[in-house]
Amino acid sequence: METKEILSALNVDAVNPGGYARGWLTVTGGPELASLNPASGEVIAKVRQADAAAYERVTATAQQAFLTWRMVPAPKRGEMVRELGNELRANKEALGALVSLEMGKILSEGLGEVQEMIDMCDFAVGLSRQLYGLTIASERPRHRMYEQWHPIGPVGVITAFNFPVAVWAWNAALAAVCGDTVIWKPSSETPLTALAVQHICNRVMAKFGCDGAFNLVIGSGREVGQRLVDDKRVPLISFTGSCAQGRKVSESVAARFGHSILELGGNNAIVVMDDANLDLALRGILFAAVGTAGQRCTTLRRLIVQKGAYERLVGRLVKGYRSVPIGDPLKPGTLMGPLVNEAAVQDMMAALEKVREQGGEILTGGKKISGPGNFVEPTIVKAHEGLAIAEDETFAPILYIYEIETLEEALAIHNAVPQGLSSAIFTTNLLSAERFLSHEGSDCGIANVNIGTSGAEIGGAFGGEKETGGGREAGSDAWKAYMRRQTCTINWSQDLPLAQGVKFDVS
Ligand code: UN1
Repeated sequence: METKEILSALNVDAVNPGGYARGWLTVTGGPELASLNPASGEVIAKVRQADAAAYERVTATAQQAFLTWRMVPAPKRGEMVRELGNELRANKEALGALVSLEMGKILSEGLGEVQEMIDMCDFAVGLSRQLYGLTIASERPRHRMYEQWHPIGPVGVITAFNFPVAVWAWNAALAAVCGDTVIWKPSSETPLTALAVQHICNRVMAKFGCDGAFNLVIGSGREVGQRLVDDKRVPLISFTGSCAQGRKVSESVAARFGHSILELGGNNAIVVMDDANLDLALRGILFAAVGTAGQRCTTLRRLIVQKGAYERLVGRLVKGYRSVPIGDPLKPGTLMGPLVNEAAVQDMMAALEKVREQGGEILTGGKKISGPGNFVEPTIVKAHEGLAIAEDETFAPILYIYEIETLEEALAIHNAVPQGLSSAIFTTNLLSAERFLSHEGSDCGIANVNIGTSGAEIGGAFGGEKETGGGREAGSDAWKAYMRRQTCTINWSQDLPLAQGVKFDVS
């Protein structure tokens, strides 16, 4: 699809309003935000950002709409989410292309991201009939005890540029079936994909008469993000971003006794044992390390290889890195697009400078590709234990490789970073695989065998430990974070027995 065609299919014009709350915001004073194509540096379209008054309108709308939305039966709320999934199916091609155009991931991944939204809607529709609570045996005669789940209120969803629409869907689809309304603050790098999704939501909400369920506010972190994080009307903040930002968000939200779901940085590793199927490992490594130009939170950043496989694997990997087709993400055949912006290129170069200072050896790559756009060479670094820069998450395609002799050693290196999102082992040995998955194995929220670190399905709960923040989103029972649990005990006897056998009778 041509740029013009993509933009008009999704109603994203030259200058767009910066948010929606039962109508598009009309902001006159707020600063303009230009969305740039990272492959060319050209402006795609502009957005008039929200100011404080616009933020107030969005939040008040979400709060008001919550009062009615929470009383709609959950399976009926599910019907609205089903329609959202259908609309996304109908718009998959254009929206996937817009994701590629605006943030630079290749088209196949842009389409995959929309598929992730569709999968999430399907999951949430089923869930809308399964928001179960437990019945618990009461210790008192003729008493019934059970737990039930209630909606909590407007949920603030702050998303990152790298999954500009899928991560919104993880949160929004669950929040919607749980009876919450959503206030979305997208990354300032990707306002157009957010506007496109909001246009789709508007059609769905109009059809179901539930305008106010999905709301959007585009603005800077300071003007809009911080207001949302500090807002007592918003009991839950779901934040995706760096560990440094996430720490601040979590402190602010905790200070007002709000809840947060944090999906922060990863520093994901794969262990490759001598007995691994190296063909599989190679493919898994390439997708996990080079896919999305190294800009997934699940990107493979550290490769830990047993001695017997080291030379064979690294030789093939270097060759693979040198033949990755880099270029226009919308062009068929491209496997690696640009980094999101110039700052990301500078961060990568600064990290490589540290690699040199700290004694790492660059085996391939290491440079910015000259010409327009934020293109870089995917890079492999021969690392050693104690290479400090490898403990940081640099959001770029840099892969640090370690050589080890035993699984014990591999696990020590594996777990020696502050982050704990995703991990994997390639092995054909059952004992090694099980050990990797055991209590003394990987310390991450996601652990795979013979699969790379990225590309998780939505059915599982997604998230990580340590500085990754501990949040869980998408599948399994992640929905519980979007509701409040209430434990109810009903006495249908003619007596008032107290728990724990306590006696308190006033005669
Ligand atoms: C992210 O990078 O923030 O597992 C999310 C994956 C994707 C989601 C990544 N399904 O790589």
